[in-house]
Amino acid sequence: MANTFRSTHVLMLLVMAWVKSARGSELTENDVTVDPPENLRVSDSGRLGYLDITWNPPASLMTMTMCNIQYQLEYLDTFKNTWAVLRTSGRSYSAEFDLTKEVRVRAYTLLNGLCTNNVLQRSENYTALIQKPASSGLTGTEAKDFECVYHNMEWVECSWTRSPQTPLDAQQNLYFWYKPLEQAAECPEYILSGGIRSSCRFTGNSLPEFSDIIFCVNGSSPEGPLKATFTSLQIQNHLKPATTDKLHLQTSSDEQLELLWENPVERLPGYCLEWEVEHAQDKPDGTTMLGVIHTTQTTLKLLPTLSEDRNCYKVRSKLSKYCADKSLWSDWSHERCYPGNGALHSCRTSIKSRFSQNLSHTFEQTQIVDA
Ligand SMILES: *[C@@H]1O[C@H](CO)[C@@H](O)[C@H](O)[C@H]1NC(C)=O
Ligand SMILES: *[C@@H]1O[C@H](CO)[C@@H](O)[C@H](O)[C@H]1NC(C)=O
Ligand SMILES: CC(=O)N[C@H]1CO[C@H](CO)[C@@H](O)[C@@H]1O
Repeated sequence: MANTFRSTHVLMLLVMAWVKSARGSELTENDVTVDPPENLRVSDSGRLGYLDITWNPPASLMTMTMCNIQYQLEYLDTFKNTWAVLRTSGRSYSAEFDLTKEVRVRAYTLLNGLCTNNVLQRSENYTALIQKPASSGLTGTEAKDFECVYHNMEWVECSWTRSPQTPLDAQQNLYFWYKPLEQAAECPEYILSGGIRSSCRFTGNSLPEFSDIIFCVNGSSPEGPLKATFTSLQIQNHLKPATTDKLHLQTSSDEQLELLWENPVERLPGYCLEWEVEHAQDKPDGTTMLGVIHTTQTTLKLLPTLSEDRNCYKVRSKLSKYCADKSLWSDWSHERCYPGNGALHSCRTSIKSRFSQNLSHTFEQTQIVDA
């Protein structure tokens, strides 16, 4: 009897719960209202836009013990221009923001566990924060054309140009930051051009590869501060291999031309580089035909040497997609030509003239014998 009563009671509860959820109630099974987090803040500790976001749990959930509280954080990634979404059970998160743009962050509370019958509940509302950029600086004075080049994996040079409205007596500065530096640091070695700072040189391996590095060019002038610019990049994607200087053109045993060269980037395995070979073919009628050959090898078999045309070759390299997202082309190597002005050319003419000399010599002898 008691058992029958209990099971009927359980069944009624189930039916009530079903009716409640079928009505699309905004409340959880235990009538828990999920409020959004409180006291959402961002703080800047001098890391060029790498900001700390912090928040508190909603006061209404402080006393809930049977619950597992998490947060859904959303922020506008101004570099990609998309909203980044993540979930965490912590109460802080750090992310990179472009300090010249508005900082936009939203936070929801997520509730799970016995208090919600193990159904994940998200707060209907979010807490939002919008922070305007601090000081904007004189309009039209931001550095332009900022770019970094990782020269042959040996040193990095970052350069920029001035906007036309920049006061002549303004002084520009470059700051950089990457994890785990405590604070942004200033350029170790400025390079001047016409008396003004135009680039910064980082020697050796002072900047880490495969790490986001934030660069900021700001500055001051008697008229006021210059507008700052921020760039985030990873240096291995800005590699420019050295110019190939060991390039040889030789005739192989089967009377073919062969072009050989060496990988100029000592620290890189061969498969990391791809090559472009430019072929210029000078015809006897004075015209030139240009062709481009792509290869991943460092040797190339070329046209048979019998051709009357003059063939010239030069190579350049860049990183293959297996080793970096993108890369810069190296400068072109010197040209090697066949027949050329160098060793190959003089070798060919001397063979030719010796051959004709011996021909006439043989011919004269034959005539004498015949006479
Ligand atoms: C959500 O927030 C808006 C504005 O802050 C408020 O008007 C609304 O009542 C909130 N809704 C809930 C369910 O708390
Ligand atoms: C430039 O930025 C650095 C790093 O944030 C800062 O310490 C410095 O005061 C700024 N300089 C100017 C002139 O705004
Ligand atoms: C094969 C041959 O006869 N070679 C001769 C060609 O002529 C030069 C000088 O003109 C000689 O030195 C070679 O021995």
